[in-house]
Amino acid sequence: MAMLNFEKKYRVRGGTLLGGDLFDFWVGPFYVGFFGVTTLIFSVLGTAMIVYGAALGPTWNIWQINIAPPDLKYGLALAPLKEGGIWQIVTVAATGAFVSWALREVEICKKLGIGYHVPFAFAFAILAYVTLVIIRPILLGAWGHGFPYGILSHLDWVSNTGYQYLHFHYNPAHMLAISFFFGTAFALSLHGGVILSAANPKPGETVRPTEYEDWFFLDSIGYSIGTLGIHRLGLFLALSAVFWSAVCIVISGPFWTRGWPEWWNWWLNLPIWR
Ligand code: 07D
Ligand code: 07D
Repeated sequence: MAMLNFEKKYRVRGGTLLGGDLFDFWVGPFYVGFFGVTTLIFSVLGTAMIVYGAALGPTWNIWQINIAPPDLKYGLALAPLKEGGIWQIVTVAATGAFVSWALREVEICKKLGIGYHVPFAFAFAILAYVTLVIIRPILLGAWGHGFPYGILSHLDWVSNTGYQYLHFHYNPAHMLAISFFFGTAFALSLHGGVILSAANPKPGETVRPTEYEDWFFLDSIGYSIGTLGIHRLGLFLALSAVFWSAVCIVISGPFWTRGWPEWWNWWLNLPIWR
């Protein structure tokens, strides 16, 4: 509650992208806004369609529920509801909900007068999802190339799609994405660790000021990226991971149809070996 009183100071009207004053209010701690309403509508629609798809059978087992995309024979057309049409509606609803959520974040940033870094970052996640279920299927000519909505079934899709290209680890963009994901975890663990080490001492000991965090890295590796810099690096690493993920899947099929190990033949074919 104390937190809520404090938050009142930041509850400023205006800064909306659409709808003017219409939904410019809060419900409890949540800002509503035009895009809060559209997020809700899309989420309810998508969830209802998933529940409807699950009700059609054959299981209510949460791990096994599967909302499959249409058969490849439907190409880029609308499919009958029970033959992939549900997947198509869920895809529209999910994309609508994710984009609405990002725009709601933009409105909140505008109200607070802060940068758009958070919605910008979320936009990369949306880009990866849209690449998987809209861009790549369109480039390949069928919605059937999208991934199915199900906890286990989407894993089957990843595995099957990977093996279609023989050995997905040889996809160079997948390599970059993985390295950036690992790099993100590495940077976050160092950052989380160093902050806690200085700012969260044992009872009775004093909190050390920020310079100590810098000095730890100066002493240990001769360089500290600095307090602002580490957050720039973190955002860069994480966004690069997702960006290269989107690249690695969009090139698989539309731009490279053979096994990924074969792609590396360009190395063997360099004229310097001849
Ligand atoms: C920790 C932030 C919180 C988010 C969470 C996810 C739902 C879905 C839906 C019951 C890090 C909430 C989940 C709302 C429930 C129903 C119908 C983020 C955190 C906790 N996957 N995936 C999972 C999604 C894809 C892959 C888990 C979503 C691609 C692999 C969860 C999408 C590919 C593995 C999940 C998506 C892929 C998983 C944990 C969308 C490549 C696992 C996710 C919209 C990206 C892991 C059983 C997590 C697992 C896992 C959700 C897309 C691969 C169910 C919403 C097609 C290899 N995925 N995924 O913690 O245990 O993310 O699966 O694109 O091993 Mg997935
Ligand atoms: C798509 C999620 C978007 C989420 C959104 C938000 C909600 C709300 C609500 C919690 C992108 C959803 C929010 C629903 C939740 C509440 C309240 C994120 C998305 C919009 N791979 N691989 C990747 C590794 C192998 C293959 C990416 C590693 C095998 C294929 C990443 C290994 C084969 C695809 C990655 C490994 C294979 C990928 C995933 C190791 C299988 C993809 C991360 C160590 C035999 C996918 C864009 C990502 C991709 C992808 C990592 C192995 C196949 C780099 C570490 C060899 C087919 N793999 N992989 O993209 O690039 O996140 O998707 O072996 O399609 Mg891979």
